Amino acid sequence: MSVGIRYDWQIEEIQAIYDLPLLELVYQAASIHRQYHNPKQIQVCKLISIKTGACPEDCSYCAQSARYKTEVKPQALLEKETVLDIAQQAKASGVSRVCMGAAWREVRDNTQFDQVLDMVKDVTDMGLEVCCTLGMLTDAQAKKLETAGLYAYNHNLDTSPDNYSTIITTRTYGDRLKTIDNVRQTNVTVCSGGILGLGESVADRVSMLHTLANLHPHPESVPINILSQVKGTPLENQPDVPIWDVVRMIATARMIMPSSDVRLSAGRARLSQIEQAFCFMAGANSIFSSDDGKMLTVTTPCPGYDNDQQLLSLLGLEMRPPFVQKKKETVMG
Ligand code: SAM
Ligand code: DTB
Ligand code: SF4
Repeated sequence: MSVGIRYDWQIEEIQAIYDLPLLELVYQAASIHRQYHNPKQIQVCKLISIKTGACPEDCSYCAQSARYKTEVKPQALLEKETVLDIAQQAKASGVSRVCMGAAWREVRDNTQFDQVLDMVKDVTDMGLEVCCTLGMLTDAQAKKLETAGLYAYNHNLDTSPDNYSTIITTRTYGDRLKTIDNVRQTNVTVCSGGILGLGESVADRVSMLHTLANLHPHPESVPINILSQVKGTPLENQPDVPIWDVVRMIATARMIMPSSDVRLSAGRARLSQIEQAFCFMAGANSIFSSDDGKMLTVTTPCPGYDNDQQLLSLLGLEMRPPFVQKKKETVMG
């Protein structure tokens, strides 16, 4: 079974893949995974919240929106030295990618952006892949990030176009796609995925995957987040997503975007080792790990470097060095 990379996926085809008998789906996804990736390697990433909380957007899952009363304490932009220390420690623990997140609606052309550009440059100089997630960008801002050496920009679609306005009202799906396109016009790679557990239907999940898989080229990185129910947000009482839905989503993403990295992102902390192993089998090839127990904020736990190193060695897996994917893209043309 060999498939090429396609950009003309139909909704019905994606739905049919998602609905395959589970073990057949995992088998097919695992087979495709092996054609495009080294199945022994998992990329370990570290998130750094460079600016936390007080965000003007109303994303109904988010601990950092100023609209909801959550445990998160707002924090101003971190000093560059603090960021470099965290990145250095992450690198020493085998992390090959650092993602810097800011709770902004959009980037403004001010001294704070200049400081972020400086951080991007210095963390890149440490030999790490640097990703940023700073909200909406203009084309000129995307170019400045490119010049600073940025490797990837994260901007998630989160859910389907139809479901979007039930989750977020302060921006549109079109705004989201525009920023992704602004990044695409540079040589910064695109990271875009979504969240399971917002109350979406299976049709919404398939529709989001359809949008992602019809981007040309595909996002090089597709994070699959499991909702972390944050007290104080409108989605605090959502039920847990069943593990088999997570596995189906990962496997379907793997099959329709075979060369992309599929990242098992938020919500991994509540999965057992066996559940995580199933996700890797289904084609997830990246995780976020941390020494401070959290993803971006205290509301969303993240497994620690030591635990993850143990998990990977238990499963006979290894941490992927930086820039492997980029080299492959260059070779594949
Ligand atoms: N403000 C920027 C933005 O929205 O693009 C960047 C930061 S935002 C925290 C990055 C992504 O994290 C969101 O798009 C969403 O997919 C994910 N996320 C945020 N809160 C989450 C939660 N409680 N559970 C799962 N994923 C979450
Ligand atoms: C992504 O898709 N997931 C990561 C990263 N991109 C920025 C963030 C998960 C956010 C977890 C919510 C929190 O820590 O508050
Ligand atoms: Fe702000 Fe991003 Fe959270 Fe939305 S997801 S409220 S834009 S930090």
